[in-house]
Amino acid sequence: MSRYASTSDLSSIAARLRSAAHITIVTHAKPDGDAAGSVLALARALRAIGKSVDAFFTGVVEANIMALALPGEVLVAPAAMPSATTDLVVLVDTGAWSQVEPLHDFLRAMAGRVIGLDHHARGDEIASDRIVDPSLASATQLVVKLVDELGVPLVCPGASANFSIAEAVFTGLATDTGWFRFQSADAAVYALAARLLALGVDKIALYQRLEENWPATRLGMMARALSSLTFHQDGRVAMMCISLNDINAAGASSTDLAGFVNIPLAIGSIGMSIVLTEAESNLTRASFRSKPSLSKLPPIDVNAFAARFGGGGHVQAAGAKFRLPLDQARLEVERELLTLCSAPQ
Ligand SMILES: [Mn+2]
Repeated sequence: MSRYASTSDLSSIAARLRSAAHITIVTHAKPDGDAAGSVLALARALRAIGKSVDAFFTGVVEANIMALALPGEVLVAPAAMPSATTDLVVLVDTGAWSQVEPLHDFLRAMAGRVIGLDHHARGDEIASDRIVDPSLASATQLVVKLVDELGVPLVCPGASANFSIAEAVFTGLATDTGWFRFQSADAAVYALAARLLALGVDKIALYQRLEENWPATRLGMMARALSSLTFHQDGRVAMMCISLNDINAAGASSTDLAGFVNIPLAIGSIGMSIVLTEAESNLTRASFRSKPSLSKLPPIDVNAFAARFGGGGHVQAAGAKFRLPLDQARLEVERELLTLCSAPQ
């Protein structure tokens, strides 16, 4: 992996966007609130200055995430695919080839015309012009800087904040900070949140749409996930393993699993939570989360832990993919957990 850092700045990227007529916006597969919020905020801003915009989500999209967009506002790849006849593509909230699989051919065809806006520490050379700022809690913080640079108001004067740029920005800010709980939720995060609330963003309605709007199958799936819970490293690490059989038996789908990895963090002794999910017979996805201990020790760096398996993310939230069956992936993780034990925590 090459050095992943900014190669451009806001004013040059704004200039490139201003001189383009047709712009395509894409993000990582299975978009979360920040990916979706970043796509929607930028699409709304560029449309407001008269650009023709194609915005795409990729892969499986949770219904709650899809509901953030107005009908027709975004397309979903690979069912619909972007065309390389576009002038520019903006890739938001990721810079990693492994996270944009259905778009590989498109992004290769667009080489030299890809702009990256990301806040992850690791990534690839997809976007020649990019801003990478891992100090930001959400990618929408970067998008809002660009929207300000473009001079577009976050809520059009006289309009409702519903489905506005402001709402999309708030969505990314809230979800990537665990609704303002994570260490990454610093003064800048709260300052931006205050600006967005003052513009009329309805945080309660947004919370209900995103977090309290699940089908009943989710609880059945949760019961199965919890029945797989095991504790490791003297009760400091929790792990759940979810098989395709579990998902089918609960009548659930993979989107019903969102956020399960956070549940064990409610246990006082738990500093790190892991969920392994069987995606296919030879593909296992891992989610890692951590929290600071009550004795004020810093959280386990799950970005570094995920990197041991070729994955990555942030200090308190990361993921990885194993080309292995569920049981073998679990053994790999358990083996690495043994060496985590020696680190002070
Ligand atoms: Mn993000």
